[in-house]
Parts: sequence; C-alpha cells; structure tokens
Amino acid sequence: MARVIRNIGLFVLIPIILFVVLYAWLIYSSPLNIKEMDLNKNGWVSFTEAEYTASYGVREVEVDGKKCTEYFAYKDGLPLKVECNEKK
Ligand SMILES: [Ca+2]
Repeated sequence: MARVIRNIGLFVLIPIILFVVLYAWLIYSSPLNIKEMDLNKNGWVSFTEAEYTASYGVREVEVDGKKCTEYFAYKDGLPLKVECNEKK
C-alpha cells in the first residue's frame, strides 16, 4: 500500500517539478525583469506572461535619432521593451 501511495506521489510530484523548472526557465530567459513581465499589472507573473515574454526576437530601431534595440514578442510581433544607449 505504501508503495502505491509513493508511486502516485511521484506521478503528482514529477509534473509539478517539471512545471516549476519550466516556469523558472521562462522567467530566466526573458529579456524583461519581473516587474516588466507582469503585463496585466496584477502583481504576479503568470505562466502565460512568462511564456509570452520569453519567446522574443530582437531588432534594431531608431528612436529620436539614436540607435536602439527593440525586443518584440514572436507571438504577435508587438514590442516588449526598447533599450537605447544613453551615450551623448
Ligand atoms: Ca500578471
């Protein structure tokens, strides 16, 4: 009986661990910080937000005559973040 309970525990525990590892990887691989990743500003980063912001591309853009780097979401092409060199 204890063996059955232990096996069921593994079936529950392994997906939870995989989910947490994947979620942590998405947060780590996003170019945005945690506050920026909270797209709907509800105070926490959902798995969907983490997945959306971690799947991004980079393109060069020009803002006010300065060369900047824009990070955009692969899902819909919308910009996530623009970084400009502050050199003057
Ligand atoms: Ca959120």
